[in-house]
Amino acid sequence: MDFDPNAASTAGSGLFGLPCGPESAHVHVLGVPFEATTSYRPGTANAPVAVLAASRQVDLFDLHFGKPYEHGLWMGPLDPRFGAWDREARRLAGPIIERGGAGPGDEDAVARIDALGDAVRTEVTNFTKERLDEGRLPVILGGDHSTPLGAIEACASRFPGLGVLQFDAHADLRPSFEGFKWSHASVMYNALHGPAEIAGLMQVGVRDLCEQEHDLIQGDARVRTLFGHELAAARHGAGTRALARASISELPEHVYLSLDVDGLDPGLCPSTGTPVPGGLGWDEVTIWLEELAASDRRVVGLDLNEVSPGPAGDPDGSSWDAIVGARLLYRMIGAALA
Ligand SMILES: [Mn+2]
Repeated sequence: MDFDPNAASTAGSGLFGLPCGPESAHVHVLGVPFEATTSYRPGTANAPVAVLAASRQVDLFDLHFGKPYEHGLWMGPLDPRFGAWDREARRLAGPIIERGGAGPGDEDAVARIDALGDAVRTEVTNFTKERLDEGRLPVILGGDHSTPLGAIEACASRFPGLGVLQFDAHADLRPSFEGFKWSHASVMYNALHGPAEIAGLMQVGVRDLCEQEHDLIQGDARVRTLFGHELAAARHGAGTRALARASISELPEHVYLSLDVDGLDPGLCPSTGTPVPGGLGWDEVTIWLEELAASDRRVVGLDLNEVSPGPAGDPDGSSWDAIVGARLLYRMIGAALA
C-alpha cells in the first residue's frame, strides 16, 4: 500500500486518515450518535461525525504510545437506526425534561424512551461481543454517557471480575434520572446492578454528585471514587503519577476504560452537555493513561463520550471540542494497545 504515515491525510479518508478496512483493523470503533436523556445542553450526538473529521488532523506518531495506527484502526459508516432512535426519543423526552422529570401521564412516553435506550444497549452489546470474539479491541464513540453501557456489560460477561476505570465530573450512579432508566446519569449504576456484575469501579475526577450517589459510594465496597479535590491535592503534593499508579494497582486484571470528557477541565471540552469547573488537565490525563499502559492491567474495551461540537454540529471537525476529542481518542487507543 502506498500509505505514508508522515503525510497529510485526504478529505475522504478513514478514521485518523488511515486507508485500512475492517478485516485488517485490530481496533473497531462504533459511532453511537445518541443522547436521548441529555438533561442540559444537547450536541453530543454530533460527536461521531465531528471527531471522525477532526481525526484526520491527528499526527499518527504519538510521543507517549508510539504507533497505534500500525494495529489498524477502523470506524464503519454510522448505523442510521441510532439517529432515528435518537430523534424519536428526544422528541418524547424534551417536554418531560423541560418539566423537570417524568410525572403522571408520562408513562407511555417513558416506556418508549426506555425501549429505545434498551435498543441502543442491545446493538452496542452485540457489536462488542462480536469484536471480542474476533480478538479485536472494541471502542464506542458516543453520544452521551448512556451509550457504552452495552459495551461494559459485554466486556464484563466475557471477562468475569472486570474493573471499570471511569473519568468523569459526575458519579453517574443515579438509579434513574428524570424518570429514565437508561439515563446518562445512571450508566455506572446500571453497570453495577446489571446482568453481568463488575468487580470494581474506579471513578476519577468526580466533583458534582447528589447525596444518594454519595451514599451509594460509601455503601458499595466495589466503588472507589477519587474526587476532584483529591486530584488537586496530589497535583500540589505527592504527585499525580504516584496517585495514578496506586489507584490503577487497585483495579482487577481486566479493565474497561470509560472516559466522559467532562471529567477533564472544561477548557478542553467547552461545549460538553454538563460542564463542571475543575477536572483533569491534558498532561494529567496523559499521565493516568501512561500509568495504565505501564501497569500489568489489560484494557479489553473503551469508550469516549459526551464530546460535543455544539448544537449546530461540526461536519469538518474544526471545533475545539472535536479537535481535543480526536486527539484524546487516539491517545486512549494507544494506551490500550501499549
Ligand atoms: Mn458521565
